[in-house]
Amino acid sequence: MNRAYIALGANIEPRARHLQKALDMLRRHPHITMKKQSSIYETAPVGYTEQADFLNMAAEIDTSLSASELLDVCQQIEQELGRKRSIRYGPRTIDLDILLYNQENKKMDRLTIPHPSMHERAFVLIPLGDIAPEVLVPGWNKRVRDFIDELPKTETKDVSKWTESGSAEG
Ligand code: PH2
Ligand code: MG
Ligand code: MG
Repeated sequence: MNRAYIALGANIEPRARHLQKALDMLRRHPHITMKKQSSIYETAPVGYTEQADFLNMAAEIDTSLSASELLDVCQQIEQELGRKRSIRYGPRTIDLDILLYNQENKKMDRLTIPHPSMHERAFVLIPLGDIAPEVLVPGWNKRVRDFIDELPKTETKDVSKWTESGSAEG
């Protein structure tokens, strides 16, 4: 069995519903077992900033799928939830990124593990820290927690816990 971590993001309404649907599809997959889910965070867009705020979260799964089979599943879910790829880094109904796959550190044609920018993105690290603070990021020899501790305030200030009722907690 393989242990993987997936980042989920959505910034087209209904954002929470898109996250929920993606989680359901992962959960229902015959070769995936959902182990842990982070809280949902509302985050300011990074990169292409002329777009709506995201909801981001992270999930821990066990799977008998290879990393590239898991990527296929993630891309199928994105397709089914109606993701259109127009602007790079632009608005999306759902984005599923494989962050970690076991302790592998490798670059394949379609996929690099660990996710190449995960260590510098508060919208990835803070949710991941909910469920995997002690996990080592291969190639860096640092834990998720260590990267979070090193995030500048300018990055962390734009990530706040999100609840259905709309009350942010920080
Ligand atoms: N995803 C991106 C680019 N920018 N910003 C936030 N806050 N959350 C994301 O999930 C995100 C982003 C590319 O996938
Ligand atoms: Mg992404
Ligand atoms: Mg992606």
